[in-house]
Amino acid sequence: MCNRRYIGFGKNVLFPDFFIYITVLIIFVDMEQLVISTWKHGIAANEKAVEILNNGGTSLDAVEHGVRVAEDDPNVLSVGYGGLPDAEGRVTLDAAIMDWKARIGAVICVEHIKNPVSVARLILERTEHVCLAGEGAYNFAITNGFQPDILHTEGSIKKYIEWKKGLYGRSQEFHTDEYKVKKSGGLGINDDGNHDTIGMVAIDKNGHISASCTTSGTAWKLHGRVGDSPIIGAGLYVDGEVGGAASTGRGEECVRACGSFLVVEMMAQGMSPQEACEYAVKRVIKLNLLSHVNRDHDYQVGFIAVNVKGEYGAASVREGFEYALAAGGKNTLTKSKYIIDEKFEIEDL
Ligand code: SD4
Repeated sequence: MCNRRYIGFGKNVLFPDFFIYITVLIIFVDMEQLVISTWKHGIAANEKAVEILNNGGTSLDAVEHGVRVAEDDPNVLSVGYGGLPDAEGRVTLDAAIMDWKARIGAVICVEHIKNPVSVARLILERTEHVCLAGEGAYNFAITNGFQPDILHTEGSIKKYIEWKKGLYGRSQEFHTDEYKVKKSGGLGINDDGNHDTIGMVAIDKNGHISASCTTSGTAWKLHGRVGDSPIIGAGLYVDGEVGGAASTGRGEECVRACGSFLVVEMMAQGMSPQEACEYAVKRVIKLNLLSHVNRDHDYQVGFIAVNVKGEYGAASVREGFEYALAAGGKNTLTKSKYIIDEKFEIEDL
């Protein structure tokens, strides 16, 4: 389906009466390209994605190469190279990609591969499968020309050793930006960690939407743990006739709500991207409360979304989530709307 906008027609009536010419003028205008991604490292990722789109690339090209910037950046501690290891000291990566034709590819728990999103794209393009995990994903990548890499950095090893020494208390609560650790006494609600996954949604000049998501998951996770990022419908989702969405935050909460699918489905039912993101966040909160055993309620989940009209939205459980938006020649970082504030009441859900 082509979503280029039809912007008008004209009618030309000439004399004499029996010579009537009707000229119908149909002009198709390219959609305005737009890229939205999670967190502040989304700025650099968006820049790359926009460059790809400006050079005639599709939204699929844009969301793949855009998030690779974060995968390659050792300072982004929740994605790709430099991503913090699991409890066994292993860096295991998850990634997924989806386009407007419902083509999907995902890798789960792959080690030693710097750009899992590109492996996911290869699965999308070259196989009949939708997902490869662990050693199978690694072997597939190597067979297809990927080079094995050491993904640990000096910094990530140091943090791992500190965690092992018990300096960070419980696992899985790590804010990569500010190097904060959640203490059992409870820091403020903004200090929940592990929300630096990059998710990206892009719309190209043909109105085609694609999404990608890539992460090393929560720091110090149990080996083999998988969150939302590589799960189609949780970490990302695209309906080519509706729009696309991606998520970040504590994956367990998003998976429970089929978060990104829910956002897109609510857009299909008529909600704007902003309304749909807020709706999905409320669902996440509700299901977290409902299924409270063994888990705390200090977590973050955020969604970004774009519809085929080029409208966008973003929302999160609590304060602190930011998204990068590249549109109309600008690339800016904005704080999202959030649901749990001081006025929040459970009845609001
Ligand atoms: C996960 N959503 O694995 C990811 C975590 C994340 O920065 O956002 N990490 O649950």
